[in-house]
Amino acid sequence: GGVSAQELPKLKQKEKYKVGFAQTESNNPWRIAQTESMKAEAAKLGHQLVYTDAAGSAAKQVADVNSMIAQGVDLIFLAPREEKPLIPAVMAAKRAGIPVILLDRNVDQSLAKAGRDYVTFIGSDFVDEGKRAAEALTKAMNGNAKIIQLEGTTGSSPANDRRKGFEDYIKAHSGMKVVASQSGDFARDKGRQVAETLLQAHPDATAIYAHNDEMAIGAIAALEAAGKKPGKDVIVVSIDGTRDALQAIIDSKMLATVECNPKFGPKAFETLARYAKGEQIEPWVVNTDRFFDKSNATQLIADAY
Ligand code: GYE
Repeated sequence: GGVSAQELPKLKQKEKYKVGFAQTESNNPWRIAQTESMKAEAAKLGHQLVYTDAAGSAAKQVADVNSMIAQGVDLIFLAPREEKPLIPAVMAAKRAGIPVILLDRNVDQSLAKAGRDYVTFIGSDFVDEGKRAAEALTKAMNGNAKIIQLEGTTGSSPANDRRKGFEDYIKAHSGMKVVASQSGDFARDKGRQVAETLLQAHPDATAIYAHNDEMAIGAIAALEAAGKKPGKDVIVVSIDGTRDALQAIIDSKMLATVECNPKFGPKAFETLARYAKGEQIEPWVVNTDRFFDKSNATQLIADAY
């Protein structure tokens, strides 16, 4: 097969598809909820889902996509772990005539383009998520905070954009300062370890901004181990909306979390169907995010994952 460099592979209209889903890792509730949503929707529609878990390795994820290509799947849903290393996988699928839909994370926009190299990116506005976290923190701290930032996976689009959105917002507030910033790889235990080290170096920190809830929960454990009261001595804010985060809000250990909804199944397969029909797909299918704080955490925790 193969297509010209300009052409995006098409998708035939069929009753049942064989679809790949290349997941990046499964070490947190967000990922598990996303995988469940994809599997449930595929099962509901009667499609066959070829599922792989890259276990936190971009190199394995590239190999996973190549294996899906070899198996001749009709389309690949890809949650690219990092912005640059997954470009070869996107291009290999395109060369093989298999359309790719990016889920939840994006790839480097100078190296690949929606509508040319892949169909679309379905996901949240991460810059806006970071901005909303900054807004909430600035308000709660009356514009004065010494902030430790726990960044997500280095080179991933949510880490890059959540940092940008947050830092751009606080630039206009001279009392809001990031005193230390390091990656906790979006993982709870890594977040705890990094928070522990950074709290030792910056015992005067008054706030922690984590790029996801798992790292925020890890940071809360680090604060408690250091004899500090999360929510009082140090204000914690993050992104996702997991059950543990909503519980931490209810327990007054966390200020707020900006939603990033992992339940992609319905939107992913609806986009596939629209594409197969020949519809022009917008380059970014935007997920809209709610906001969780003391005012709604108690009502919404029942639906959390
Ligand atoms: O916030 C995090 C996960 O890519 C948007 O990755 C996703 C992020 C999500 O590991 O919890």
